[in-house]
Amino acid sequence: MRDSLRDELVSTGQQHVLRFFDRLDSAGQSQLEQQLLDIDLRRIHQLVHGKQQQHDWARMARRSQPPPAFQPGAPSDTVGRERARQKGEQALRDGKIGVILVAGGQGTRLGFPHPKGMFPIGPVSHNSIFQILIERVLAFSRRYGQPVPLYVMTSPATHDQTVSYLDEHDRFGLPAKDVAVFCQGTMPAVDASTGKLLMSSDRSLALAPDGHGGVLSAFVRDGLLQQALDRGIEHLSYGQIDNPLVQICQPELIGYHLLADYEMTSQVVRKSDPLDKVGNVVVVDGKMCVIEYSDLPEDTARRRNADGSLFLWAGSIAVHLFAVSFLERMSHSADALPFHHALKKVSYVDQLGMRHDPDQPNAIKFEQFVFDLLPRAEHAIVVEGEKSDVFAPLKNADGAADDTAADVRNAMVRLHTRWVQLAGATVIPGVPIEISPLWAVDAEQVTERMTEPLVIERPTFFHE
Ligand code: UD2
Repeated sequence: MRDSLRDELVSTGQQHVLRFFDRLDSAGQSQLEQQLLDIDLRRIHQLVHGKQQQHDWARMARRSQPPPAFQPGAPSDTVGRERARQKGEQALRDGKIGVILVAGGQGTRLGFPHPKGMFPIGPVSHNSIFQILIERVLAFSRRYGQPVPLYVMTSPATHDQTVSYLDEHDRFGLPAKDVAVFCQGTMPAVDASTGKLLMSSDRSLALAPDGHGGVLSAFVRDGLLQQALDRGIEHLSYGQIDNPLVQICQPELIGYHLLADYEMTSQVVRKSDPLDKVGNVVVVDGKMCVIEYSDLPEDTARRRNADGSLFLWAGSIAVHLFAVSFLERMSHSADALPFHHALKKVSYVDQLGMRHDPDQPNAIKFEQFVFDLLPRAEHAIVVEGEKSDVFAPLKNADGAADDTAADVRNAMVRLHTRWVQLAGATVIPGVPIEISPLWAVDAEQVTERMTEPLVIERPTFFHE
């Protein structure tokens, strides 16, 4: 063990992590030493001892205003859907767009023992979320005749399985040069009452993924930001793996982002209930930001306009567009993204080597959230999407109140049924329909594809 590391552990009050060190074999010693070298002990100290200012969300929430927004097609829409779409299509045709999917979550609530992207969500095809979203990227790349590089962020818990799964399926048709899978970083968990680093065994700290905001540092660390710049990628379309309707690569959304020359654009949906479990995009003191549903006081969430509509209406569905130049600028700013503190249950071994599996939250995990880039952007705006078209999150095991696989499948079937009905088809009620993105990505394309009025009487998967 290097003396400098030992000294730093002492000066930051964390020397207890060396309790078992002298008894470990050399592999155990090097693992622990490397983990300690990889973390910034001073930063952990600052986080624990409150030098980083924690937001008073309740006060911020009470000063919040609704965000500036494009409502596509509404009288207030100064850009217009068609112009936006053409602009987005041109950017795709010029090969300026890449996609980031974050897929590092362990899906604990879903109870699926694999990366969530492997979940067989297709209501008729049983295709996985990975397949559906990768085929969406492939569909746009084919339509506009340019590769669209896909960057998939994993975490230590999902990385190896994700890589093997995508390899086994030949990345569902995307060329290897257009897919990069990169693993996010970790942060150590600390005891909630003492701030001491927790150990998961005698030779390992209790480490946890650093949140989806870890995408910024991991993307830079693995040279992918530079690679994107070298490829001429100017904007990245960002989404989460847990939403099969996610509008990655959507030309109209890209167009609104480009026409107004924004560094960051977020797609939002109008909240149907004040307590919907989505972040709230708001403006506080002139800066756009997201206040998580759990941080928004109920009276503020329930505040209404004179016409009865919700005052804070913009629900964040974690769909963003980033100018690559903005990410580059942020990558040079050490505190671009603050760490949020989350009180969680974390198993650990104590100083006697006894293992504990707490049944109450005992630890603080530190996580960065990607939407905290919003207040850092020179210009940021939201674009409203219709919830039924763009958002069906898979979060919970079947039987839960909402966001289950059954809910997601129903949402997909409802959307795809609407598309074929618009194209003149008759669907017998209760018959499920699914459309592969390689067959059509939107209602217009379905109409182009359906040359005669169909009557659909049995479960149907439209695919190429
Ligand atoms: C997130 C948003 C919420 C809303 C909702 C929409 C936060 C804090 N809240 O809620 O405002 O937009 O999504 O569905 O983001 N992930 C990683 N690495 C991590 C943690 C998460 O890649 O360390 C990925 C994960 O795979 C998933 C996404 O980020 O795709 C969201 O993670 P979550 O399920 O923890 O977020 P949730 O549902 O609390």
